[in-house]
Amino acid sequence: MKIHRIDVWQKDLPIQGPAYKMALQTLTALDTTLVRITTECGQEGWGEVCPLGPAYQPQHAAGARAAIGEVAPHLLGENPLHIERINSRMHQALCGSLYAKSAIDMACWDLAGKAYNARVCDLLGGAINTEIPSYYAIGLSSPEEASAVAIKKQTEGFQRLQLKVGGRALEEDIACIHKVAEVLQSGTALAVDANRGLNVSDAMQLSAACRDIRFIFEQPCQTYEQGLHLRKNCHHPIWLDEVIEDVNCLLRAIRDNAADGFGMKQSRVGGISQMRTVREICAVAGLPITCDDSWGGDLVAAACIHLGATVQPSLFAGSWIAAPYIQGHDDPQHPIKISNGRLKVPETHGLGVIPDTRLLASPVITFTL
Ligand code: 0XW
Ligand code: MG
Repeated sequence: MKIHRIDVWQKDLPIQGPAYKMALQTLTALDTTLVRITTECGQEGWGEVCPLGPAYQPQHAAGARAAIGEVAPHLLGENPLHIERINSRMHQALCGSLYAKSAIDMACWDLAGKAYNARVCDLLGGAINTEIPSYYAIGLSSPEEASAVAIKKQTEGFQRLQLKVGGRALEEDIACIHKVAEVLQSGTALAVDANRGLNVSDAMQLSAACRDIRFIFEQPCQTYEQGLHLRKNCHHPIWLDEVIEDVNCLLRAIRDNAADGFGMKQSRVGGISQMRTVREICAVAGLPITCDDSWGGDLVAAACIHLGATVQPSLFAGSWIAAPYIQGHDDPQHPIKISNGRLKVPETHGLGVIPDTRLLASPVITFTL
C-alpha cells in the first residue's frame, strides 16, 4: 500500500452562539484544516487539525497548512500503515509543528482502521466502554451567567464542568467559583481552568478564597516554573494543560511531581500516536487525564473519543469536543454528538467519520505521485 495523493482543505468554523471567552483569548470563529490521504488503490484516511486561534499557543491555521505542505511530498509513495515510519519521515522533513503533523498521523490511523477492518480504538487496544463522558466548558462570564449555565448543563447530563477564570479582577473569578459551587449537584466534578491567565499570587489567593470548594485547578499560570511555585502554596490539585507541549514535558512534570493530572490536547503533542504514549505513561503513573483537542469538527472529535475510550475509566476525566459551538457536521451520516453528557464510541472502521466532500470547497493544495 502506498500514499498516492494528499489533499488539504481549509474550512471556517464560526462559533454558534456567544463568543468563546477564555482568560487570554476571545474567539468568534476558528479555521480548521482537513487532510485526506489516498492510496494507489483508492483507500482513504482523513485527519484534521484546528488550532485555537493564532495567539493561544505556538500554532496557527495557516502554519498548519504550510507545515503539512512541507512534509507531504516526503510521504508520497510511503505506506500509510507504517505510522511510525510516517512520523519519522515527517520529523526528518520538518522540525517541530507537532500540531500540524497530528492531522497526517490521524489520517494514517483512520486509513489503518479501514485497512484492518477495525475502529481506531480497537487498534489502540480496544474501547473499555461503548460510550465515554464528555464535559462542558463554561466561558468567562458573570457569576449569575456561569451558575445558570452550570444548572443547564447538569440538566443536560454533564457530570463534569470546566469553569474558565483569569484575565479579569480576581474577585470576579472567586465570586464565579462560589456561585457555581452552590449549584453543583452531587457527583458533578468541577475544573477551574485559567488557561495560564493567573499570576502565582492571584492563583494562591484564589485557591485560599475557595479552599472549601472541591475542584481541580487547571493550568493556573503561564509557565511550568510558576506552576511548581504555586504547587507549594495551593489548596487544590493542579492539572497542567498548555505547558505540556510534548511527551518530554509530560515526563518532566511527572518526575517533578508538578501535577495531579493533565488536560491533554492530542494535536499539541503530535496526534493519536503520541497521545497513546501519554495514555500509557499516565496509566503507569496513576495520573488522570482528559482526551481533548484545541478545537475541530467531527474528525477531531472522533479521534478524542477513540483515545478516551481506551483510557482506564478511573483515570479518565472526559473528552471535550467543540460540537456544541459548530453548526452542522463534516459527516452528516455519522455526526459526532454529545447526548446526556456522553459520547458514543463510533462503530464503523477507522475514525468512523467520512467527511462529505460536497460540503467542502476545493482543496487548497493537493500532492500526488
Ligand atoms: C476546554 N478545552 C479543551 C477547549 C478549549 O480548546 C480550551 C480547552 C482547555 O481546557 O483549555
Ligand atoms: Mg485547559
